[in-house]
Amino acid sequence: MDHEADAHRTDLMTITRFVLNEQSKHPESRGDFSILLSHIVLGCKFVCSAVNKAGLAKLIGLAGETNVQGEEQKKLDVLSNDVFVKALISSGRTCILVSEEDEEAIFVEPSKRGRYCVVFDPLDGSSNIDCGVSIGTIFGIYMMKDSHEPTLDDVLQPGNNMLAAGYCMYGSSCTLVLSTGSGVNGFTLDPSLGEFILTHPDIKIPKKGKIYSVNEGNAKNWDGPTAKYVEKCKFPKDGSSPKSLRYIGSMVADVHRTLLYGGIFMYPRDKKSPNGKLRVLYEVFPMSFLMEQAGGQSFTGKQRALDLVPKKIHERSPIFLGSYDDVEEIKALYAAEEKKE
Ligand code: FBP
Repeated sequence: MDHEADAHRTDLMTITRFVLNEQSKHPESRGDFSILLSHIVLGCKFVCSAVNKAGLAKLIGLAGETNVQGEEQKKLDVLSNDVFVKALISSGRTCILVSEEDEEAIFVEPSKRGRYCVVFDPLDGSSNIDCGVSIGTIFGIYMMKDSHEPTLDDVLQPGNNMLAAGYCMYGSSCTLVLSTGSGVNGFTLDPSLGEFILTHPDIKIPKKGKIYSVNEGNAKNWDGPTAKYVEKCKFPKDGSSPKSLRYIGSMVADVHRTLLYGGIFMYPRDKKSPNGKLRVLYEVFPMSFLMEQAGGQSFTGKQRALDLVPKKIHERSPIFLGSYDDVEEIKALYAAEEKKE
């Protein structure tokens, strides 16, 4: 990093400027999306500062409540959820919110209502919160189907209908990765300016990777194709080198690495969790949207992940996402398994 050049770099591409440029390509646009995004960015900045000072501010540890998944909530979970719900409602651009932390969908009161539905995981990677490992916020944005009274149908849409998706990773630096349907761009928070600056323009995932990422602790319960694929990663029979295993246990961090370095991230189904662990609306869909926009792909073990049509807001699905060629390999193993059945 050439700090000298940086210090004199005055033509700053902030995320706000970037989104306004994108918006100017749509003359019909009223600017609602930019306003919505600016409130999501505000939430990310708040959570970033809270995560950074968590240890000092006694934000570490349990909040003493449990969420809809039956998980004990951490103080940071509750705080992050609060901030995003309030920021999204105050944007005046949303009608329904679905959060990993709330059992029911939140229907915004008519006086503050807009046309967008936002699905989000305010703080993903909860098992890593207290040990300072990278965690993140994941979000996806839909437009309500039409101008009737908003219902759950407006969020239980296939992932294909998603207009935009992104995540914000709270790690050694705070990085927001966003797609509005025309490519993927990464922005890093410059704490001295309090601005997200474009640092990773037009992210393209390598076609094939050298890394596989999965919780091997579940291996004994895996289905045939997953077990065969991981075996191939470790003991390739085609003379190629074995892949390296990297698993942080925070989806945002594992997907961010996969997007930049290539390879495959998996949370397959197993005998304990027949539908896998990760939630369709606010984990699987946003990450699959980004992966496809970056030239990769995302598969459930049965179909293209974005073709899924969820029936419940906290529905789970197995997921295999990453470099195009790597996901092709696991698709071939599931297809072979299906042929045998
Ligand atoms: P939370 O949303 O409850 O944090 O769960 C999601 C998650 O932490 C993902 O970030 C991660 O990929 C996965 O669970 C790790 O699960 P496991 O500990 O079973 O490997």
